[in-house]
Amino acid sequence: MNMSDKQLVRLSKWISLRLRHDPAGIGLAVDSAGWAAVDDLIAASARRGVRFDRAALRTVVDHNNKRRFEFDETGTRIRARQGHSIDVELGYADAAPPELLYHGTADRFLAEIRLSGLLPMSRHDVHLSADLATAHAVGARRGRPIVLSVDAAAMAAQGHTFRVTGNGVWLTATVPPQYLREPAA
Ligand code: HQG
Repeated sequence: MNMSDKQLVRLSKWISLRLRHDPAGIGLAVDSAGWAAVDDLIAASARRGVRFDRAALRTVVDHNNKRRFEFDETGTRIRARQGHSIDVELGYADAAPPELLYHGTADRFLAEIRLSGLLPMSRHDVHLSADLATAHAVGARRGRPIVLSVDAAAMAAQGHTFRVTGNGVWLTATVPPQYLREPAA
């Protein structure tokens, strides 16, 4: 199957929906670590008229711009690396963060964030980036982007834990406001 970029994005969105948010909607079994059998995903999708084969799935996993998905070592199971709203325990070990991490958001959320800090909202964790460019792109999805710096070293020193996914996204439960720095106006 030779896929256009558009088809690739569409399939990636479908898989993201099914692996992160709504496997039950197509009767797909996802285990506690987020894994689904590749064959099940293909069959359950086909029943809903979304047809693709293993090669197409491999293309999505390999070419996804954010490397959102991964196969297990046997290649028979697939999961999203992060971003779930369904209840999963991904099993990433705690890791020592760099001094600074970044969070991109939209400026209209700023007043609320100043008060309550960063909250995971509908996801499991707050997502942070190690580089400014990524954070900027994340923020731009939601409006006029603004990038907040997170004093990760101070958070870690005060007992907050961090985990890093296989594609370099940093996860933490919440970021209280005192660890956030806004860009100079
Ligand atoms: C904001 C995408 C008000 C937060 C991206 C964000 C990323 C608050 C939004 C990944 C708040 C939640 C994660 C508070 C946080 N008050 N707003 N107290 N605390 N927010 O999408 O970090 O494409 O759940 O700033 O590229 O934007 O899914 O999180 O704007 O990597 O692979 O609430 O999702 O990756 O939005 O994005 P999200 P996010 P994927």
